[in-house]
Amino acid sequence: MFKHAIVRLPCEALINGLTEAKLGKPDYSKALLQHDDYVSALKECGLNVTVLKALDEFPDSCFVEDVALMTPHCAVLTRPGAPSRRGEVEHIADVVKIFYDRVEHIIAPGQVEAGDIMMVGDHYYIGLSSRTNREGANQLISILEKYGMSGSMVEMAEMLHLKTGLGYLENNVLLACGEFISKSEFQNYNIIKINEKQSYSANSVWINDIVLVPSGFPETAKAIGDAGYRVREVDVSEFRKLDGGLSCLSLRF
Ligand code: CIR
Repeated sequence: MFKHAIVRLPCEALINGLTEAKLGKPDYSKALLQHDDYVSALKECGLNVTVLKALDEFPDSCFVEDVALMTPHCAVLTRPGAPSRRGEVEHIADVVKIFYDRVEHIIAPGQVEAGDIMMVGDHYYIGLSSRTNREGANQLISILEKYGMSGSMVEMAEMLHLKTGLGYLENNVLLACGEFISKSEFQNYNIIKINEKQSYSANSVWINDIVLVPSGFPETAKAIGDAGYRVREVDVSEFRKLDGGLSCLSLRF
């Protein structure tokens, strides 16, 4: 069960965030409204939500998931592969230290963005993407092992982050799309396959037995509902324009 979430308000520079989506620029006012509803959804899941102020110098800073990994035993401040995002880390550090005594760091030449990390109990899958490199993953695995946890690397080729195409819903249930459906390391999970058209919704998020699902993906919402979960839809269309999904917008711990 999670108790807390940390989010950061989108800044006006959001419209200049990194993207390969080709869906146009986000509408800032709409993004603020959607963010507000996202916070409401987190609260509905029973979380205490810390809302950080917007950081105008970092367009992608509302995607807080990438800059820290919060485990039950320690927090890890990452070193994002995107150079324009590295400065976000020091801004999250202060709030992370409020919640954690043990704070670890990924250091150069390691690169990790925590959108590439999927937690399954005490084990952490780490996607090797354009943002997370082997050196960073090795550092992270050493940190996890120091605290009695474990990690393993997942080769990937198609997606921005590991959780762009994977979502763990607890109870051995895994949402997967594209290249992840057939990967050997995931074959022992009960996989809910997400087709290409619905691929954005593979990034749905389990929080205390409620699953946040992006609006506009009825097949995914139905499949998750049929698997026995309560579904809460959240419209994040403006964040999708920046390749951001539901998980990216919060740290949950
Ligand atoms: C980026 O490219 O870094 C942002 N525009 C989107 C980050 C999305 N984060 C995530 O998937 N964890």
